[in-house]
Amino acid sequence: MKLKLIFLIYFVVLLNVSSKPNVLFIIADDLMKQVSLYGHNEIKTPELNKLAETSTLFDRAYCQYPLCGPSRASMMLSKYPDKTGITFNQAGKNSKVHAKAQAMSLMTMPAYFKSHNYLSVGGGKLYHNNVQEVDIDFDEILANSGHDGEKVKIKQVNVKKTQTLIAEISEEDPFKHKDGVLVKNAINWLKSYENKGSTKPFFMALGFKKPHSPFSCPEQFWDQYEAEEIKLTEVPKPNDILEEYSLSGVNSLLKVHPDTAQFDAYNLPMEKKLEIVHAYSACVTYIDFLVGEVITGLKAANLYDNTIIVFTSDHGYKLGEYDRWAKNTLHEKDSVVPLLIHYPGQSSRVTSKAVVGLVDIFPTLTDLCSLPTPKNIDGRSFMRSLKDPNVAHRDYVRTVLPRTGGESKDKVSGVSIFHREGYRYHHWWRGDYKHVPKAEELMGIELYDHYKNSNSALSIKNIYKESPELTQKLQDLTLKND
Ligand SMILES: [Ca+2]
Repeated sequence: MKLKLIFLIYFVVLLNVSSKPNVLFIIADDLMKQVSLYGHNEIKTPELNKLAETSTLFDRAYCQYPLCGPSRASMMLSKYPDKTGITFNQAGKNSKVHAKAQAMSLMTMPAYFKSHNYLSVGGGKLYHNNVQEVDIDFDEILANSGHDGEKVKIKQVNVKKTQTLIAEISEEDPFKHKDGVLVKNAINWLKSYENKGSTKPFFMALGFKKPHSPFSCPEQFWDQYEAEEIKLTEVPKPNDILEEYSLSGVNSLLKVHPDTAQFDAYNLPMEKKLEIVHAYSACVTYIDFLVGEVITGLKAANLYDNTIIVFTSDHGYKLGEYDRWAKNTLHEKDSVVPLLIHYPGQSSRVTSKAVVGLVDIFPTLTDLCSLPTPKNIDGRSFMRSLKDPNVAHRDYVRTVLPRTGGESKDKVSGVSIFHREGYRYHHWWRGDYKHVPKAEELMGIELYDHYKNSNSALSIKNIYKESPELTQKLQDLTLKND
């Protein structure tokens, strides 16, 4: 009788474990939302479009910091960057995030799944650097060593001996580039998982390096675009802003490549601008191809039907809008990210306008996998919005960005919210995030109507002076600092 009971408990436990869905989490680097997945057909993403037919696409998903390291750390810990103090790239490195997690009694997303009987595997750029060694996050690491732009010799003094050009048409095999190597290893891992017949579900995290610069793309993706059809989205700077904070970071992308270092955003030749747009587009189509390869690998290993798939980016990107390149502003173009989630059994497309943050992904995944909600986090599960486009989530979500410099050389902190009514509001103050400012300390207030009365992430009219009541309402919400 006792033996029978033990067997019964064993099978109940087995059934419970094996019924948990797997998770495939893919994050791109510097991928803006404005690609064909969201109807912007100039940048081709056919594989993601196919996946979206049976997924939920979030139209208003936002990063919590418009730069790699802090955004990823916030997402992995489900905690706002100003609450963890991880507000610069170096603090967003793998080991530092773990140290912070320990100090704040938090767990990272992969570590949490690992501690809840998931087989955790990952590789590539998941934090601010590559995941290279087995650590508290992962049982196994997937390598991604490969091609990432041809090094060229530089003659100037005081610069590195070799650098990569900003763009490259690479003759190297797509599966010999870093992201291709990662995907090949991921597909092989999925095959071996199937063959091993593991009783544990898996959590797989893949961090692509593209479309981050250098824009080195395999030739076949460059050739999917006709040079004469490449266009620049020319958008002037908004009026009435504190430009040194609002649009700082003007030339960082250009300065690190020898063929653009001599220019700034104002005198960059049109030919070079169009080359960057062409190369960025080709890199996006390259990683789109790789997403398709992973999904094919998942299906071939008979794992697709029980796997949650997440695809997103760490922040948005500017390709010349406001005379700026790259990221690192609080504006809508840098803050909004693509976010696609497919859950097991999902057979139709859902487009949700729920306001969500990358900070919400962690508890949403634990909810979908019926795991306990992690403690002490800022994120909230938006699982209900996945299935029903009419279910709202947050009223607003925050994005933060500190600056050092400008005329005063003081430390200046910025915070922005996107409100579900369609407005983006931000302001700045002198000091850091330990100091919650009073209304009279605020400067550089900006308010944009992106979707309430218009339909554009690029509305450039700062309307705060003509909308005092709305400004007050959004400012009050922002000062709550929640
Ligand atoms: Ca990034």
